[in-house]
Amino acid sequence: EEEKRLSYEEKLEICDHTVAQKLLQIALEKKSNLIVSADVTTTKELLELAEKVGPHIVALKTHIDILLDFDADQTILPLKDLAQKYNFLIMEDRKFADIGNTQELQFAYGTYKISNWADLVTAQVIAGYESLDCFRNVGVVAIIGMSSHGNLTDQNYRDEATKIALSHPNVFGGVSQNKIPNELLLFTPGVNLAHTGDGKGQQYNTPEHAFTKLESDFIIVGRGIYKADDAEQSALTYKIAGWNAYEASL
Ligand code: BMP
Repeated sequence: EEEKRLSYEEKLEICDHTVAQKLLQIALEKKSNLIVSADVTTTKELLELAEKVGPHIVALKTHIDILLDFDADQTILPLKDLAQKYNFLIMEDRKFADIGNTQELQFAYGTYKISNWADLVTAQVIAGYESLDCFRNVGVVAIIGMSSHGNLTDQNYRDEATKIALSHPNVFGGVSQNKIPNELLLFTPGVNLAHTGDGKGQQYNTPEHAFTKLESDFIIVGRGIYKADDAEQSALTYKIAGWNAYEASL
């Protein structure tokens, strides 16, 4: 059964998770559906990128464990300040994939203490419904389908993952390359205007594809922005392309 494509205003009415509400409000305020994936390996690069792209994004996506020099005071405090200054959320792309007890430890302990600073996290749902109970104080975006060539997230897997995502109160969205139900916000990585792949299995589509074909809510762009000569200009280009594609899809 075909569902109607919903606007951000309409999604605000049906997606009641606090983090979903914040993302949708920022999207409308900034006229942006762009999430920048800050896959850089030093705190300096991370903060410089956040400063440049901050005004144009709804969230900055981190892989905090790739930083060579992570330090709670030097990395997280200034990042939090930038998030407040430019009004964006911090999305840690940890892709938790273990039993609940282990995830609880990985979330709150260790070097990164993700629960202290992330507004939202990504998690696999492979370990089942209860594995997601530990993410009480953040929003969870479930990995439903992956962008890489040869991935194992076939239709059956995605259907089962979607059931868990829909039924769990901590989950408000999904990462996928296919449509998901309107009650969930859809996040689509694998977006690049210049390339169709990276020679390492990544597969790229355009913002138009994400918004028109997948009815996505947010695009996630990494190398297309942080590898560009001018990251700020590139963020602006993706922001405008994403917003135009969203409006055209309504
Ligand atoms: P890039 O635009 O440079 O290819 O980066 C994509 C980002 O999105 C990476 O951080 C990757 O971990 C993430 N990602 C992805 O590419 N495909 C998925 O299916 C899920 C992801 O989280």
